[in-house]
Amino acid sequence: MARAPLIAIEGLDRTGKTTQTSKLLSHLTSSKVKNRLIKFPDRTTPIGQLINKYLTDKQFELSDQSAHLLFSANRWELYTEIINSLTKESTAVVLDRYVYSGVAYSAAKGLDFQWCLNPDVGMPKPDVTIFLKLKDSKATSKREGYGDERYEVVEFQDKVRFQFEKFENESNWHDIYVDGKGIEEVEREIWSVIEPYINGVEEDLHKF
Ligand code: 2DT
Repeated sequence: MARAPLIAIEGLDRTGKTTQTSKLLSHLTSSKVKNRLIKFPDRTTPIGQLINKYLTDKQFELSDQSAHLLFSANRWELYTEIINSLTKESTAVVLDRYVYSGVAYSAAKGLDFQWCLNPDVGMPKPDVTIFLKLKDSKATSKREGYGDERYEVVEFQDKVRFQFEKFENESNWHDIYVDGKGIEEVEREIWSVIEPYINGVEEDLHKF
């Protein structure tokens, strides 16, 4: 028996993740694959509201460790929903950011990499992960609205990218460069990676 796939879209800030995620959902729908989007942080939950305040209000201070644990707790708030979608509801779940962002952003602040991964141990591993990547991180800072939120600083983004790169040997991890490409070109590349998974994957869920 097969179950629906868990798909993660990861990347640095402003690499087009949200645009590409919605394109991917349309492709899944046109291919008659039931699907849903979960965006992390999910700012609508009780913990998500606190995270939203932390990200948007630079006066609102939390220790790096506390902020990290909140981001992880926010994923655990949705654990049961994710599992039920994949199994009982045969619904593909597309994640706009996930555990990899959790670890990369906190490790970039200087927290221990393994310590950062620990609170997510037990969360389901994506069957396939797309990492939207830039050769030139300065390109992202030219995008409209850049700098509004806490982490949107070029030097910090370089550190985050370095941490993300530690995951590149994960199974089913795919780097896609976005520099100099149009939305449609990136969309086609993403779909060619995802399409083989859409009719179901082996039932066992892998866990972090
Ligand atoms: P968005 O711009 O995608 O809303 O993300 N972040 C995200 C973390 O530091 N830890 C996490 O676990 C997650 C999921 C990345 C808002 C910011 O939150 C960061 C950017």
